Amino acid sequence: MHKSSPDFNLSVRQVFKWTVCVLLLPLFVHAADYVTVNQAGYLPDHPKQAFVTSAADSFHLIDQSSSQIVHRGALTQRTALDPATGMNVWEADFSAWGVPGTYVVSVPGIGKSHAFAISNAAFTSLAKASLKAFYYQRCGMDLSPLHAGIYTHPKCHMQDGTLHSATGESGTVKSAGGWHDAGDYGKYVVNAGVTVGTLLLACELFPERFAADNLRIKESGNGIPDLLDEVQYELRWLLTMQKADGSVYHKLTRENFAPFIMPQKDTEKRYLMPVSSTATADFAAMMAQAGRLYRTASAAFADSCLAAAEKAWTWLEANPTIVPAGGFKNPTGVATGEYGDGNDRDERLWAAAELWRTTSDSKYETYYLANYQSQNLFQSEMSWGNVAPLAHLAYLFSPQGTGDTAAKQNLHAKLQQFAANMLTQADGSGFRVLLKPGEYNWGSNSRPLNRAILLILAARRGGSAQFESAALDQLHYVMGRNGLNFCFVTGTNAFSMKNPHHRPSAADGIKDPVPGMLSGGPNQYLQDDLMKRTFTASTPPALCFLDHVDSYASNEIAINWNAPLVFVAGYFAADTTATGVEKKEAVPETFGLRQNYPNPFNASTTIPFSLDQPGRIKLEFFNIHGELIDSRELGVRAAGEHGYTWQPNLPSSIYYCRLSVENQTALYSDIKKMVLVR
Ligand SMILES: [Ca+2]
Ligand SMILES: [Ca+2]
Ligand SMILES: [Zn+2]
Repeated sequence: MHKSSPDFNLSVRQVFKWTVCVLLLPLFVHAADYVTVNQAGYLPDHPKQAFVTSAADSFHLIDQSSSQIVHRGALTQRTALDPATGMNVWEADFSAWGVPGTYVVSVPGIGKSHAFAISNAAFTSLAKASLKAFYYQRCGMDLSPLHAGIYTHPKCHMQDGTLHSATGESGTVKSAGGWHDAGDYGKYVVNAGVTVGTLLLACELFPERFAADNLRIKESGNGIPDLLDEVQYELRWLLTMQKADGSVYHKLTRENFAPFIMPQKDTEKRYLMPVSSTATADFAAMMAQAGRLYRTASAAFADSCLAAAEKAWTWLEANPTIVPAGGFKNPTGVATGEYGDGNDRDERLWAAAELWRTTSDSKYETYYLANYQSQNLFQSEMSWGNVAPLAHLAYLFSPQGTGDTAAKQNLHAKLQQFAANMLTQADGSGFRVLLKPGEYNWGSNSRPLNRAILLILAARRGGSAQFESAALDQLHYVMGRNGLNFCFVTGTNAFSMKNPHHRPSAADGIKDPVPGMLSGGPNQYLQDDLMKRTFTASTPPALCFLDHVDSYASNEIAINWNAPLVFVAGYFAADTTATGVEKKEAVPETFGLRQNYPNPFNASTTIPFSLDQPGRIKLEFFNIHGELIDSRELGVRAAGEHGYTWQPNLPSSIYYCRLSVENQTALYSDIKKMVLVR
């Protein structure tokens, strides 16, 4: 979200990358005819469409495991000329097919899509990776192989906290910790605001969907959701940014962006920059959220957060107009991200709403009710400079029986209206993305995801189920179903983003980038030199994108862009523990349950297995919900090859067969998946 210095020194590795890019790969993805899908996949019970950028009569859905066509359909035209891409877009709808598996969509005469899953777990690894990405941004601690795998580095930026002369103070404040903000190593309170706000909102509204304690971060397995652990790492740093008078320093960075080096090599002095009311109000809101969300995990931490929030509010009350006047500006000689914002009323409103939620103190509610109608009543989604939607959500989603009924009804109606407007906008977009020409600005990928959050919440509060489908469309967009046929999240598959503008990914000597990070995405305003050289004013907005480390205006990553990805992916990622039969138990090599044949099957199928010694055999069959639907005792069988023919009277679906063998030494079992197609 902030401009990086374009004149950093190119490392040998970057020059190499650049050369490879120019010589071997297309520098940008050309508008071509293709069949584009969410490369992670689709949920069995939700709408499923691929988009096709050229006319054709029909499409086939092909099961990768059998190479068989399992579904056919006609293409329907979506848009004659999509305004954002300049493309004609046709739709291949295979919503009727919900059998889990791996598939491609093939359009005769045009080509095939990337392979994708249909699965209840289609977004499980994405949800985990997008949150784990925050762990990789941690500053001030060792990222050890146990938790970081190959993406390790030692402690960095341990000397953080020299007071910049523009603060009027001198000396240092211990301010290590927190997350690196983006592709750079700075730490910015304002950008932490919308990020932490979004993550804690997810945890508060959908605790069962954000309860994972197994992300392999340092705090995994401690009984506290890893999302709360991860955010707490940032909150602890934020607490160091508050002055004794309650105000909060705006940011902590070098004077200029670091070159592309690993964080532990970045040893230039880093400064606390002057306080701002936007940072202070964002801080108050985050700490007030923390004051209620960490109460179960640690009452002492929650208390200290709430006390910090109230102190910040007291300072805001004593300074009722924006500080500094006109909003924060970089001091002379400072070129890192400014996060300047001339309106602090939305930040103050958010602080008031969260403080009211946590304390029930009427003075905060009085402030909210007196001011809420003037601050973006769901006219747009949240962003780092506009947190009013977070204020309104805090108020609207307060427990029943609290808050002003008329205000809540007003907020409810405005949220529903926003969602209805978004649905209309999605219908008019070739790729069903909530981005119109003009909206493809820096960090454009975060906008549809933030809009998706509001769509989800509108659906959950009695709105149309189509709102939720439109939210899912936005996930489809960033995961590959777009005008570039490009997956914008690192590490998700072979075709996803490879060269983010992200210092560790470029400097670590590892081929693949740090996983789970969302690219900023297309930027029609061409705000870096590489984009200016590559595109023209007539390039369609949605195609102004470069998967290149130098394209900081289109291919940087940032915490505030990943946060809505965590929310949306986590919301749609199903809990796979429900289908416990998918988990394999340890099986000796000498014992073998093999794949049934034919598979998929129609009337009957044979299940082959081999035994290395005699054993008592039992076969059990489960549906996709893990429910036992059939069971056969086969008695004792001799060592050797065997087969059992199964002829179920069941509908088309996926089934699981578990073979158990009891012999003199042990009880073994193994499971195979089978597909029945009637
Ligand atoms: Ca944990
Ligand atoms: Ca603002
Ligand atoms: Zn660091």
